[in-house]
Amino acid sequence: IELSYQYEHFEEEVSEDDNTRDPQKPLIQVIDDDVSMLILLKDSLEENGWMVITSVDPEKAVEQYYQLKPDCLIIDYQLPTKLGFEALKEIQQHIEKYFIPRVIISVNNDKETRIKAYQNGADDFIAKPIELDEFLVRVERHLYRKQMFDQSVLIDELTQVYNRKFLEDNFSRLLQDYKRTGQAFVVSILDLDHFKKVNDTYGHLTGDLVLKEFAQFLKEQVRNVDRVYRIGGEEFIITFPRSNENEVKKLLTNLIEEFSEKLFTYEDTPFSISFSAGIYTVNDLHIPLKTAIREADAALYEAKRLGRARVEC
Ligand code: GH3
Ligand code: MG
Ligand code: MG
Ligand code: MG
Repeated sequence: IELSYQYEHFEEEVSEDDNTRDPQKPLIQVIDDDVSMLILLKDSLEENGWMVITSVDPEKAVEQYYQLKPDCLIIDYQLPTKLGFEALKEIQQHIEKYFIPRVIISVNNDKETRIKAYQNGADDFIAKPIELDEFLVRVERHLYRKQMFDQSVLIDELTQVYNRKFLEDNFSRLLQDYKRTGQAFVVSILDLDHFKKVNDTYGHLTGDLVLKEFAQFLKEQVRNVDRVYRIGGEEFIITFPRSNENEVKKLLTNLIEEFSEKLFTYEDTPFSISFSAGIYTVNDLHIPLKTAIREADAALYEAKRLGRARVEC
């Protein structure tokens, strides 16, 4: 499928929030009152390409944790003011909705201590003296699980495009980009036409397949900086940074035509389906996501009312 892609294709990513941490690198927080141990672990973790923050004081560590949201937590079992798992428990009370792998390191390596650590929320227990090579591999596995988790909560399982949560996260970045560049961005809502009929006629599995293909089609046809999200059953949003209504309207009109010509088959019966879209340009820094969606949705409603397979602003 080749589309005449009218507007400028830019590879450049919308830049991330200004932040002290490098979003490309995992961040590991190590808490231990033994400074030479901290230095040893910091050096070897950093040699592996990861970022490390260290702390000898568990109270300060909790604060640091909130500011920097590390990807893995490594806590010494025996800290001067409290036991490592007590600090863990405290942190845990505040972070239940986040997932962060927690590793206890300890000179005590008896079964009771290990069980206590796991009962208090540790995911792993590593005895001192630490075998560095094994330690690094174990941390790597934890970081991998963390990465998988972070991705999965932002991606829609069926269609593999972003979900509403990512849209919520990304909206502030879009506003920031607008603030920096002075170029507005466009929010569009797309909804398949008479999709219920596909389910009713060909079954939900076929309906699911159409959803997957629709999402894939959209992802392929937009620029790198444009993001596709599934926000409901057969409703998708696309955000277009540094763009305007006319460009997006033209693009979506082409996409509707292209997608409507696509033939699906169900047991040798060919069928096709169109979609409608509503678009809204965000050109005010104080517009909340909810308002942008509501406005785009009103335009979508208008597109449906006017006969479907069309775009309204
Ligand atoms: P319109 O053109 O007005 O949008 O009509 P429509 O039939 O597409 O709209 P309606 O909202 O009535 O129907 C949406 C349907 O989408 C109803 C629901 O069963 C179906 N649906 C929602 N989520 C899924 C899903 O994950 N898989 C499948 N197969 N169907 C879904
Ligand atoms: Mg200690
Ligand atoms: Mg629909
Ligand atoms: Mg719908």
